[in-house]
Amino acid sequence: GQTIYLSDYTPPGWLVEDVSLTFRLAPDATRVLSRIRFAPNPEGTQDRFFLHGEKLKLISAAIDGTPVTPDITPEGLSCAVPEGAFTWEAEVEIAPAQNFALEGLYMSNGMYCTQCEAEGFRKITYYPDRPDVMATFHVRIESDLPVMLSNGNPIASGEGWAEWHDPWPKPSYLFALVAGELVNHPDTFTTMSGRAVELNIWVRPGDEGKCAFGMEALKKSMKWDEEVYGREYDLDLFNIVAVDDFNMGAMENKGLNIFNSSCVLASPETSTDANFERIEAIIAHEYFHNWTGDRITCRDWFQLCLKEGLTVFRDASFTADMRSEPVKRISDVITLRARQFREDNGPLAHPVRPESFQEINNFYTATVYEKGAEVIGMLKLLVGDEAYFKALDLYFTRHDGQACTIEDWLKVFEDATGRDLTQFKRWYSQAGTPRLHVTESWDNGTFTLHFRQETPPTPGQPSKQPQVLPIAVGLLGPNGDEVLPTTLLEMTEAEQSFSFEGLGARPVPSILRGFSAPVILHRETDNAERAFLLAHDTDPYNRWEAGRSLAKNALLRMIAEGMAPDAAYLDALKTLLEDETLDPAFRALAMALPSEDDLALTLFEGGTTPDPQRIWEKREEMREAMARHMPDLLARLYAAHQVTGPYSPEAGPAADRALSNAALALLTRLDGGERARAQYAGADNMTQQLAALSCLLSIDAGAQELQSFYEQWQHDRLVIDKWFSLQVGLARPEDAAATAERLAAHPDFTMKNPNRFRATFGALAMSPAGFHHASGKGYALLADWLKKLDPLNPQTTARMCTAFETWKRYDSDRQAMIREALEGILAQDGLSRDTSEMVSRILN
Ligand code: B3K
Ligand code: ZN
Repeated sequence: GQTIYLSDYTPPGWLVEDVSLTFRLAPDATRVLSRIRFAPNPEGTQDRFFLHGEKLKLISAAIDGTPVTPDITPEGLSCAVPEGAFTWEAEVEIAPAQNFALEGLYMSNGMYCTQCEAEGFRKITYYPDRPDVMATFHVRIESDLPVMLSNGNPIASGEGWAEWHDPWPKPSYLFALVAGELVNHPDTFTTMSGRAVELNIWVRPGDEGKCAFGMEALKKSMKWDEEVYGREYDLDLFNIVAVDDFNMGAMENKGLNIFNSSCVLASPETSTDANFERIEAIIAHEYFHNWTGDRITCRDWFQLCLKEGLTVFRDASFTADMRSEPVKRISDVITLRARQFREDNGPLAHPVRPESFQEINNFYTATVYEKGAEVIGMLKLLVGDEAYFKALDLYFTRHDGQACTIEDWLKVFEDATGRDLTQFKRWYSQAGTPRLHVTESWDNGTFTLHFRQETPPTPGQPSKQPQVLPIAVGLLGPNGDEVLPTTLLEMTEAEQSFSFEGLGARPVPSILRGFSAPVILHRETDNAERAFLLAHDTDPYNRWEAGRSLAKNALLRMIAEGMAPDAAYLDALKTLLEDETLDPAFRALAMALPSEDDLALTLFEGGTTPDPQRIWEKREEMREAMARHMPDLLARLYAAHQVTGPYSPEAGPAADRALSNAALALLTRLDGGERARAQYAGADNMTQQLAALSCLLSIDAGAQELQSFYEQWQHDRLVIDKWFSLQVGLARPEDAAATAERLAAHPDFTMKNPNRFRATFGALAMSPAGFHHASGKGYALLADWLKKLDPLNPQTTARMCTAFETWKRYDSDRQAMIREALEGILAQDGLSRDTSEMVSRILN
């Protein structure tokens, strides 16, 4: 494949003043007519006029009304053009009903919809499909479908046609069109300057009852962005559309957000608390893109983190404000470790701002999104809240309407604060997770922390420079009182010490409070100190972290040394769970053990080859021990935190359900499923129903419930996705691959729906003991199905190849089987650029 480099960027030769598009929709032969005003870009060179275009049938082309015959390649066309401004007109034909890649214009259940980010617009018409070309769009849609939508405001419509105009210049990746038999859930929002905005969520008939929660989330997001960031919505209308076939979560097209139906449709009967929370966050995320993404966009795709890191950071702050700040922070760190640390410590490691790619869709990663958000969080910590918002105001005024770079972003911080961010910028260019080693010394009233940072090599980056690390620290006295409240240390050197004077007794430090930097902390400590922090730390994040490190240590010793579950850990956990002053959601998180993958990485780092089966067994053994250690307490928690009365997705009742269901999961190991069966039978919401079913399946006792669940929900595709993934995810390791294989033969399985494919095979990939089972069946099965999916849907195929990214941690037998599976994929005829780039990077 061809590699694109950041360093090769050149400005476009021509800019677009405005675009007019006419769509004559037909499933197999849609005609797209374009009329584009081009003008030479004074900042570019006009050497060769080129328009991107892929899989288009050119019907006609003209310049200033005169027909032309361009040179056409699989990537686009070039053509001789006049000097100065001119009008380009073209007509192309495309077949949305044949588009299973779900990029460009495609069909889903009879509805037309688009996905253009990153480079899908070129599958709709010939165009300079790059984000630094911004234009106003006029769109006319012709079809006999009742609902026809595009970006911006509706300007006119009649029998069989509708016209839209988007006054805000935008890059082509934000273009969207939807047409179908849709119904809407309407509402209005009055902005801070008093303008009324019409809001709609458009869904398939039958789904109208699942829109209310999403609508509330949208209104909360609009209000929050006004109050916290001073950002007002800028059109008369905001539309959201739910679509069943979608490659990712959702897309922030200007004024017309398109959502995977799983990320917007919600009802108490069909959605879990976790679904509700995720829907609220994604609606907020896409809405926040209106300013951080749409009004200010990216100059080129290397700058993706400019909009994604910032928008993830903004949606995380929103969730923290709507729900619980510590619980959100802890959950985000769990995800960061599970996904981003995994990526950063394997063959796919890349900087937050990558410097090269073959297929940009492969870089919508945990590193760009989640580490990108962490980098902004560090910047905010370093400059302080006030300066952060001052810099953001400057960003919005200075760059409104522009396509920007990370340099532009950092410059507003430098200008607003007078800080030099040269060294900080390494966070954008260096891949890999820094290791932060800390030792302590105590001398006559002075306590010193000695830090050393190092970042291991990553592909293409053998050696690393020290980075700026904001380290939030507090000190606790021997009696548990805090003797130094949270203080920010700014580490810039490879090795650096910080002293605290005038202390009466040697304190216990609480380091990296709130997970103030995305690093792996190595600290010499012992279980007594961990238990002390678990009991006394005032920082809720570090309190949780102390419990987690106790659990992790205990598990590692069970795995490596065959030790029994650590009673001190079990006692400490019990004490914490008994503390009714603590948020139930926090306690539920404290009950969760470190993931299998996290344990595997730690073992590997310590020089031990992880055995996935053994890790799974030891986690099971620990959970068994937890149940046996505190049966009465668990029964009390289960009963006391049951939520009665009508279901509400709010954080409070959701937290109670999380705790009671966490208790239920352990109790089920003792009561043979009695409580779970009763909960299943009486459940009136999906959270309770699914939790009970999971408990039963985890002790191999839910066959009957599994069957009745299917019968109850077979009409609901999103619930049936849960039915698929639960069975694979909860299968015993030796059965996981066989379960996925059996489900792939179920009449409800389809490769064309990414949600269903992920529910089946994503669940396998995310069960390490099942996927890495010594038989190799998991590898062979996944590789087989990825080979089948690639010709239809390269994006989803490539994304799912990351299942293999941890392969170098494992023993030589497993490595040999994985290599064979990956080489088999690579050898497939006509393999997509997406998948071939991913597999090659993983193999190297
Ligand atoms: N910007 C889109 C992601 C597009 C992915 C293209 N492969 C959704 C989001 O981050 O909000
Ligand atoms: Zn985004």
